Amino acid sequence: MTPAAATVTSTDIDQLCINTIRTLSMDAVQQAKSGHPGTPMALAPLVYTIWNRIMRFDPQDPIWPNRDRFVLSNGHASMLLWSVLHLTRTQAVNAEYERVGHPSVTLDDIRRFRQLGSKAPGHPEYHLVSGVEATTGPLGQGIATSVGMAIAEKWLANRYNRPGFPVFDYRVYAIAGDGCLMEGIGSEAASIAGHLGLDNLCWVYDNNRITIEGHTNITFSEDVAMRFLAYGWHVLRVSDANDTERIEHALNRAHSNTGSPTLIVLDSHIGYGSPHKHDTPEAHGEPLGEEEVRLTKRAYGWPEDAKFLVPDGVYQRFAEGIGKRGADSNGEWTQLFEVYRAQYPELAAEIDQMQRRELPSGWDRNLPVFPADQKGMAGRDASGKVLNVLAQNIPWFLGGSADLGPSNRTLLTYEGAGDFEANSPGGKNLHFGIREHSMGAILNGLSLSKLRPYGGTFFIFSDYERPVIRLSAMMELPTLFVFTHDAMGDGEDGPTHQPVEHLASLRAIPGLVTLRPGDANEVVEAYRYIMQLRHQPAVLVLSRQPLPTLDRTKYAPAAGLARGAYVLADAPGVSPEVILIATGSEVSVAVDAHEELLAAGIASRVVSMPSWDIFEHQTQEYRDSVLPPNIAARVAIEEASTFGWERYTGVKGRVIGMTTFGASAPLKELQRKFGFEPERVTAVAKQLLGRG
Ligand SMILES: Cc1ncc(C[n+]2csc(CCOP(=O)(O)OP(=O)(O)O)c2C)c(N)n1
Ligand SMILES: [Mg+2]
Repeated sequence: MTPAAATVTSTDIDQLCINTIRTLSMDAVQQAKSGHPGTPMALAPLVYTIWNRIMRFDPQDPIWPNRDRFVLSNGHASMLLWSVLHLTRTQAVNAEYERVGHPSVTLDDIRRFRQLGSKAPGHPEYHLVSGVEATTGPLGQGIATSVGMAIAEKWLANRYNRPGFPVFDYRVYAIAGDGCLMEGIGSEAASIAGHLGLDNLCWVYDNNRITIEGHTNITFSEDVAMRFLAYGWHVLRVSDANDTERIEHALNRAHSNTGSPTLIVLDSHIGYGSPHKHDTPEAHGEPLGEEEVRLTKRAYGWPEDAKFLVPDGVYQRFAEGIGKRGADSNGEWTQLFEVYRAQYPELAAEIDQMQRRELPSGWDRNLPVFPADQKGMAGRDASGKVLNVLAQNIPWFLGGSADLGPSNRTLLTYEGAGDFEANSPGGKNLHFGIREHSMGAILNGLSLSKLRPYGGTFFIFSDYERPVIRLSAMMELPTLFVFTHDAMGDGEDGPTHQPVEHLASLRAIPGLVTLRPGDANEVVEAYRYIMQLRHQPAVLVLSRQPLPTLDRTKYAPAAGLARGAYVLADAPGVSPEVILIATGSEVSVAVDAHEELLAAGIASRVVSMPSWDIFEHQTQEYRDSVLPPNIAARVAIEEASTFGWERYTGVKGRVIGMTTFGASAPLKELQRKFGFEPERVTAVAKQLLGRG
């Protein structure tokens, strides 16, 4: 099939592989009539060099723990990834981390690029395609996530490596386009990566000077190299994206550099080889067109009419390159790990458990039980105590805050917890600085590396993290987002600091578990629930101010939280006339109202509903037992947007919530102004029953 296949030199065969990536990409986009051909055409030599000459990645075992990571942050160029995953014959694994015996991406998937059910979707999707290390597409996310992977490697190496046993020494490669480096999250991530001196991290910047609207001279005139030098990065430049020798040289220099991450600025030409689309924005996001595809293939010396052609020798070249190198290094590692296991059985067991997202035995020992207390405890304080217990029980549970640790109570204060810094990579307190967006992406990167991370900030700033929360749900990662100051608890700070629509917005994210516990014991149960999640992220929404710790001998046990909503209190001996449904700080308001209603001879029920998401996954029978369909008199109470509560109150019920922003005033006054007081709840309940 190939032009003179019998006599090809190694340079020829390399070029053949590169052109295979290019033409597969062009053909796939053309066939799909949508996609991004130009960047794969330009970056095929780079991706070929990283994969076939540099990376230690075993296509037979794409989840080998010590593999090098490759993140395509310019996710629109996904055909690069589908091409190499196919050409390396990377194998598929399932969500239980088992090999399933077929390739991750077939040629047929590529023929069906962007079609329903194809393993070559529009953008890289971690949960869908084995060999994809992170879901990318929202620009900047991939590079920020790669920082989390690099932090993870440093932490893992520090904890598990022993003299003669470099169990973790992998490297992280990410490719970024102009968009990734224009996005704020890219800057945040670069800043912290430079600060932490992550020398296991290498980004390659595709400096093609083209984005959708045209040449970057209309938007992007800064000196990127200087910017990264200022961040403390090691910066290299390769001025010809077709020069695989120089690319390889630069990657090797990145490898040998110590004390700082490396940025390789790679000058490239989008749509390389296309006579009419080369260096144009049109090459970015539309098919080249049948005729242009033909002309481009001619320019590559490719058979013009061949489609989805993988010439003889190409699979073999990948097998001899990454295939052999990956299998050898995985094999050596596996041998090394067996000796390590004999010598350090406990550490090896931890690594095994971590890889399967299991928890060590005894992970929940010493979790606190809080005694009834009317003055009570703030959600954040209970959380701080639980975090400190869990982090001691689970070695690979770690986290931090975006500079609000003392306020979020996310600091691990026990002896030896330590701070993660360049010179102390074993610390379990991560300091993200005031960089919420990249904090979230870093948490996802840590999760992708099988650590169990949490990150804190004020709930209002979940807005700054929403894109990464969404991606963690899409990737099915057990990342934990801890948010404190959940409502109007920091009253005087005013409406800029008072979340309103945030709960509704997070509850709308598919697969995300959102939890707003009502007292200290519900906080404990929330953690117990969250820690057992293996493929779902969780958002924990906690109060700043003390909440009464309910008397669980009088009211139902907090363990009911595990069902999302539970009957906390009922009128003794009679079926309820009215149901009060509340979350978080409003649970105790509902309980007080309930006591008033009982005293007035009204049979009320209190339902604590810390999580809509969990409740929705219970049986209909259970849900009906908590919210009996025949009881229409229902009042929901939540210091947040009323949006969505109708699903539980029904058309005849009432919602005491927020329909405006808050205000700057002491909390008590705000509660009065906006009606979050037992008297108001009682009045609304009576009105509903016509006894007002
Ligand atoms: C956060 C975000 N904003 C906008 C987009 C839409 N978008 C996709 S690609 C692109 C242009 C990217 O330009 P560049 O990164 O230079 O990629 P190139 O065209 O050079 O491959 C844009 C705006 C996106 N994917 N993510
Ligand atoms: Mg560009």
